[in-house]
Amino acid sequence: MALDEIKITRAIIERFTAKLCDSLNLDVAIVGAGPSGMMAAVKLAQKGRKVAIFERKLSIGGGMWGGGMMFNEIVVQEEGVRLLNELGIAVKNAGDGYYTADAVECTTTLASSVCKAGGRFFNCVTVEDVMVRDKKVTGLVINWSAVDIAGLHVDPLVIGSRFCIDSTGHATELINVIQRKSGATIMTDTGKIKGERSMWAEVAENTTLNNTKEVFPNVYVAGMAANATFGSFRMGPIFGGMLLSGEKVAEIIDERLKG
Ligand code: 48F
Repeated sequence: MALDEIKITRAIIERFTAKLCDSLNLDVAIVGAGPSGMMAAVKLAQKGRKVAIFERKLSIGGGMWGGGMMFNEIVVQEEGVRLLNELGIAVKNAGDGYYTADAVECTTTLASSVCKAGGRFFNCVTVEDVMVRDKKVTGLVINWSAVDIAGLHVDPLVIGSRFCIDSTGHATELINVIQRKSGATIMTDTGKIKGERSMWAEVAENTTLNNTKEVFPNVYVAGMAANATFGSFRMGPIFGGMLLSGEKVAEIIDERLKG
C-alpha cells in the first residue's frame, strides 16, 4: 500500500476535531490525569457519563509513574486492593495489610480503562480558568500547554461541563484560580483554600476520602487536591486514598446527574 502523508494528516485532524467537538458539552470535565482523576473517569465512563480528562503534560499518570522517589512500585493498603483487582492489576502482598503493585502497570491500566470505558483524554492541554454563571462553574477555559510554556499571547477555548473535578494534585490549580479570580467563598471552614501540610500517611489517607467533596458550586476536589484544599497532610507513595477518592467523587457526581 502506498502511503500518502496528506491522508495521514487529514485522518488525524478530522478524528481529533471530531473528538474535541463531541466533548464541548460534558457531564464531567476532569482536570489532571493522576490516579484520582483517572479512577473518577473510569467509574463515570462505566456509568455511561460523558467524561473527559484534561492533562497539562504529554504523559498521563501524574505522580503514579514514579512510585516513591522513582522506585516505580506503589503501595496500596487493604481498602484499595479491591479497585486494583477490578481493573486486573497484579497486586503482591507485602504483609501486615500492605500491598504493592507495579507503578507502570497501574498507570497504563488505569489509562487504558478510561479509554475502553469511553472516557477521553486531552493531553498537552492546560486548564487556565473556569467559566462562572450565576455563581456556579459551567465549564473550563483551556489552552495548549505549549502556548503556556512559550508564553505566547493566544486566547483560549472553552469546554462546557455540568460538573468539574479538580484532581490537579498538590497544586490544587482549579480551586486556586476560582478563589483568585472570583474572590469566591470556598466551602472550607475558613472560606479559603487551607493548603497542604507535611507528611503523615495514616491521617492523610483517611482525610483524602473525607475531603473528597464539592467545594464550589459544581466543582469537586479529589485526590491530593482534596487534602490541600482542606489543610490536611500529604501521604507519599501510598495510593489507596487516591483511588478511593476517585471512586467516591464519581459516585457523588453520578447521583447528582440523575437528579
Ligand atoms: O499529582 P497527581 O498524581 O494527582 P492525584 O491524583 O495523585 C497524587 C499522587 O500522585 C501523589 C500522592 C500519592 O498519594 O500524593 O502525589 O491527586 O496528578 C495531577 C495531574 O494534574 C495535572 C498534572 O500535570 C498532573 O498530571 N495538572 C495540574 N494542573 C493542571 C493539570 C492544569 N491546570 N491543567 C491540566 N492538568
